[in-house]
Amino acid sequence: MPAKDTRRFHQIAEKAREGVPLSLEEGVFLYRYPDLLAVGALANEVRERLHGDRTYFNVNFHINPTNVCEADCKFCSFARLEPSSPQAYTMSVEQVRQKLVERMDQPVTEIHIVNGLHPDLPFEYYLDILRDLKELRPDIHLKAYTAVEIHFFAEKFSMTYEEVLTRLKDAGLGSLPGGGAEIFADRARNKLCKGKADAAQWLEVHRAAHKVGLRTNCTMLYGTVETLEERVDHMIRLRDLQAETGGFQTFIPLAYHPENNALGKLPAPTGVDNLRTYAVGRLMLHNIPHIKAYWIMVGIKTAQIALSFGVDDLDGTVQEEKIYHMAGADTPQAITRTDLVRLIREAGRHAVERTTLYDVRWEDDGAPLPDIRVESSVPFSGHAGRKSLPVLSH
Ligand code: V47
Repeated sequence: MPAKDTRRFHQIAEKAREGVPLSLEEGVFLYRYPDLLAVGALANEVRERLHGDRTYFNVNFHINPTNVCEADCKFCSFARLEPSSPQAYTMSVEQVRQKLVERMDQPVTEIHIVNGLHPDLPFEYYLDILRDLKELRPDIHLKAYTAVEIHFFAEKFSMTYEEVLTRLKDAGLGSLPGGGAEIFADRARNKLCKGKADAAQWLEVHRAAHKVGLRTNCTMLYGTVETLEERVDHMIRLRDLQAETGGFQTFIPLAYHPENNALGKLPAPTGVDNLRTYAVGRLMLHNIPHIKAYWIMVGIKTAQIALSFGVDDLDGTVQEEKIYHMAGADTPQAITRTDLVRLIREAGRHAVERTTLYDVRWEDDGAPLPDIRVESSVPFSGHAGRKSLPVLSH
């Protein structure tokens, strides 16, 4: 490697250690720097400065009440444009409620709810879903409706973002998930999802959410048509909003899954690209507390290694994930709590079960874990989960 590149890396490393924001050019340099382990080690330093060995996870499940969607995102395998399409579905509010009724004995603390942009459902539908779930389990946190959905509601029902968010909050909304960000740069965004909320609108919804007191997450879809410059630009736009509001909790890079969609021919991001993206994300986003690996996408093994590349959070026990599995993800639909704790331990980290807002619910005390063969035969059974970690009183 040319000596000038090594020198440049060390200059950037110094800035990162001091918490000085890195420039676009520096982020792209880190993406291109051949020594992946050096970039990873630097991200790991920042991760350990912020969180030590702590590695967070939560016990959640997903509900996607409808896959009918007006948007035409080329990467999406989940949405169906026509309500009459054979694979289109829309659950009644009662059916959504049943998803929770079926899991009343499980130690779930969060439900992650995302919909397609349905042309006909009334606003009450979205409010009722929140109200019903909250009535059933007031203690559960509802992380629901992406910024793209909030923008869609505001346009469709003639409200401001703040009005939409306040009404949803009053009905039980706890925070916003980070979906729909994709890539902010117009050039790539127009190729991926022309016509849906643009970068400024996505950011404005999050600004409004932070203003009304809601925490939110942020994501970046990578591995499609974007350049490395556009990835780093995306991170900088998130960092700038965070400097203004402080309302983002976690950044989740989302690796493109190429099956069953209109972009299909592109290859999925490689393992090296995944690890590098976590590391560069950690280094660019010095002001966002957490970097999360969504293991559903990158696989459990890469997610485990990512714990040494800047990641401090693993999502989650996730059940019934649809968006990625319809795009060809071959990961399981769920992972047991015990398996998560085991893989965090084996990575030399300290497992911490968190709530959505990062309050600590349980910390690993090193006690022996139950026999994996017993629990693995029942993917995330609430009973098995409870028996296996009796310290918890869910
Ligand atoms: O917005 C859709 C992405 C997102 C594909 O906030 C795809 O805690 C890759 O946002 N290949 C939804 N990505 C998922 C999401 C999320 C996941 C986990 C945790 C949180 C959180 C948020 O998934 C979409 C889109 O960017 N997506 N299709 C695909 N084929």
